[in-house]
Amino acid sequence: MDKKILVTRSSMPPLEEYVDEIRELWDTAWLTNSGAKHREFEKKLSGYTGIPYVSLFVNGHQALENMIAAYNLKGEAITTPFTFVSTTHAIAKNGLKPVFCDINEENYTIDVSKIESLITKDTCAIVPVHVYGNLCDDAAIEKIAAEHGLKVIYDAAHAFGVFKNGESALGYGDASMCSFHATKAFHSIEGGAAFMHSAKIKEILEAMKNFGMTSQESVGYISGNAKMNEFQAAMGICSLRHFKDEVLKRKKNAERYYANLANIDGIKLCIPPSDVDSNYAYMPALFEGYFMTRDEVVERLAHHNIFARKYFFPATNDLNCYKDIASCQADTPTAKRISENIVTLPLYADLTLDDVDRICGIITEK
Ligand code: T4K
Repeated sequence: MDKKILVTRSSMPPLEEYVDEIRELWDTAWLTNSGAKHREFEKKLSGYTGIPYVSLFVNGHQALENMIAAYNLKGEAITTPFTFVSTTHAIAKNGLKPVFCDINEENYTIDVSKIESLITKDTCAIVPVHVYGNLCDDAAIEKIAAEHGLKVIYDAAHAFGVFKNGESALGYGDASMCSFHATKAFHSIEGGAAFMHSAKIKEILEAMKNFGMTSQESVGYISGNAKMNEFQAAMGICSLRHFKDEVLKRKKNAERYYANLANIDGIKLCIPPSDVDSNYAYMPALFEGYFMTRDEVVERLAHHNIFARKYFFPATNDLNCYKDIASCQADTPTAKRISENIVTLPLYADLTLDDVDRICGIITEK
């Protein structure tokens, strides 16, 4: 039986390091509700990204949903359907209409040339996605938003550790959400964070993730519970210590994929531009005009015990819960086509170069 390889595998810090990190929780018995680990993790993330305000959440989805709520928006939000369904849900659960904009051919982020034609008197925000950690054209988005008075809230679930010209991509727009889920390049088991420049929004988010409470006897917002606990924060602190090494290991594997597959007709990979330091979160490969379809590639790999994933298929405007809603119907042919032809190949720190060569060999064997 061939070695089983999944699309990703969580990186674990040394067990003793995590045990040391959580040891003091047995003395303090303070397990959640903004404890010492929580505060330390927040501070470290702010230091790492250079972004002044960080608010931790139990997961990335709650960070995004609460971020949108914190701006108290009404009406329509322009977003892309080529993403994990969380993005669309976070908009819809805030009572906003998702208005789907198509994606560009280069890196599958929002096609900025198509945003303005979707703006109406009801548009309140743009919610772009740095899908796979590929960066949106933030300058163009910023310009459009400023001209039309729109908020920009990024789904940066995949973009932790991505820097452009030395600056963290989590600083773009009004606020950015990051996911620290176990499947991410950087994780705190489950977890997520909002990154922002506004002290006021941070204050609102701190209340919103704790039932809307602004003090023990005062509740300012109708909201739920979305707090990160101390065990998650401790894992995040450990993961951050090892993150540089994590990215280097991923980079080595990613570069092996580029060397093996980038020049093959019918296969397109996403290679980071020279001004971007990538986190190598995913290895998307587009199969168009290749001797196998995307589905045949997935099937052939599975036959060899290798489980690539069709992230992100179907496009979210084709999902059952959205496809019959009139306002969600949109002409996004590029998103549809890319979602039907793309696969994310296994990529993680502990994958070996031999594993990558084997995967590529299976894909290219005629
Ligand atoms: N926005 C975007 C653009 C997102 O991609 C996501 C999440 C969010 C928002 C929301 O963020 P979070 O609320 O999740 O923080 C996974 C993740 O659950 C999800 O976080 C992620 N995006 C999405 C793209 O993928 P599944 O259902 O595909 O995961 P699953 O359980 O099939 O795992 C995939 C592979 O990961 C497994 O084959 C093996 C590996 N794995 C998985 C787990 C759970 C591990 O190595 N360790 C683990 O603990 O959703």
